[in-house]
Amino acid sequence: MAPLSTTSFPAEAVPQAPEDPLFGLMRAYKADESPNKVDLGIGAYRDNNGKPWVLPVVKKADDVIRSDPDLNHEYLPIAGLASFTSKAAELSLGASSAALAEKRVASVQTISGTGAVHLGALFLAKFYKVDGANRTVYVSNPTWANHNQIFTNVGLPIATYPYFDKQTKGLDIQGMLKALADAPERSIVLLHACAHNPTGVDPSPEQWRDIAEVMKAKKHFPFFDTAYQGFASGDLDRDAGAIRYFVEQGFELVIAQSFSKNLGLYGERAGAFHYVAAPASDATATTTRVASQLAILQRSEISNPPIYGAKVASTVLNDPALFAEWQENLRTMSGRIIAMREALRSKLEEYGTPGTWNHITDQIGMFSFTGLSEAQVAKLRSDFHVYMTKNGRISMAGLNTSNIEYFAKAVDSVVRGTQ
Ligand code: KET
Repeated sequence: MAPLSTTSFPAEAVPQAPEDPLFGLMRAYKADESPNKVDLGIGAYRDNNGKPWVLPVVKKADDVIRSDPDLNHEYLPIAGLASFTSKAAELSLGASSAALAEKRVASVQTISGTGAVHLGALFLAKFYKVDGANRTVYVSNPTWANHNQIFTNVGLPIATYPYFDKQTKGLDIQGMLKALADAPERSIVLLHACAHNPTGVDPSPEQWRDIAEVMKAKKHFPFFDTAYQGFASGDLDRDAGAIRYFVEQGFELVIAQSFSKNLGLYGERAGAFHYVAAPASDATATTTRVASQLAILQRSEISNPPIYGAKVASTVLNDPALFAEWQENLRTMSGRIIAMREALRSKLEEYGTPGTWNHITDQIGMFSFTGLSEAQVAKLRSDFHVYMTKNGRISMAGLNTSNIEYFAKAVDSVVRGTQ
């Protein structure tokens, strides 16, 4: 007779959790044997052959690293590779940033953008509690799905602010501003620095000013997630505009920065977390205290971060010739994505597919929020082997000159069949 279960983790305590939707999609795509299958799921760049693209500048940096006779595999310091984090901060804040000059920035290398959001969440969970701080994190509706669980896992509750207007398929700026004005003072507000995921809709510079004004009036705490710098416009400085504006406005804020997409270093997990103190006579002392606690959190979680991706990024960021080449590579990626947006829109318009399709070219960055319903998404998958998230998001980089017509025809057929 089989013994009775003696586990300490019965189903009441450890219920079966659903598979992560995005990684589940990736698995299903890989298992699909159709020659026509199209992967528009995860936000990872693909070249025009549908293949992952190792950036030419990354190959060069890799050569530099591997030919260094002093190359070794020692531990990095707890805060990571300083030549990487200092340039990462500059990339985000601008080389001439007053915050950097005044030494009120603390930077820690993290396990990419996810690890940076997590470290920031953990820091806020532990320390954002004095003088009426509201620990609720306001995230856009919709947002990157992982934001929800990263914050709730460390005990910070989530609330949402309106963001996407279903009618215009653009920004619901009035709804957003009202929600931020109505939120309790000193709430934490998660902002996508550029190329909003999943909508591809960003505030204009004027709208960012309005957002900053409300946030300042309500003393909200900005938490920037920047995972697509260089992907929105192809211009690194322009894509950092919102963050730089908030820093100029004197906010105390944090930044979770990823190099997964803009350097194509997905699996290398290169990222950084930055704390920026508001200008004040004791700002450097505050920054030093914050850095000391971040080091404790980091040590207990990962001890010290992985070295290779940071070395690649550092090599590129510190060498003017490689940096220029990187900008060229970024323009290649963003340019191909923009070309695919134009091609998709014009095909759907050419077919007379019911609905309007201007949002495909109005939206920017890696994703388009197509407006396709969950039922239409399911049909695209079952009938056409097209893989995309249930909310109708497509990763534009999954489209190329060989599959765009197939995809556009599939969308046309599904939209006509389910009106
Ligand atoms: N922030 C945002 C907004 C984001 O879209 C991602 C990744 C990350 C952070 C984290 O990336 P990292 O590789 O940890 O630096 N987004 C894509 C992949 C994922 O969900 O993990 C995606 O949405 O497809």
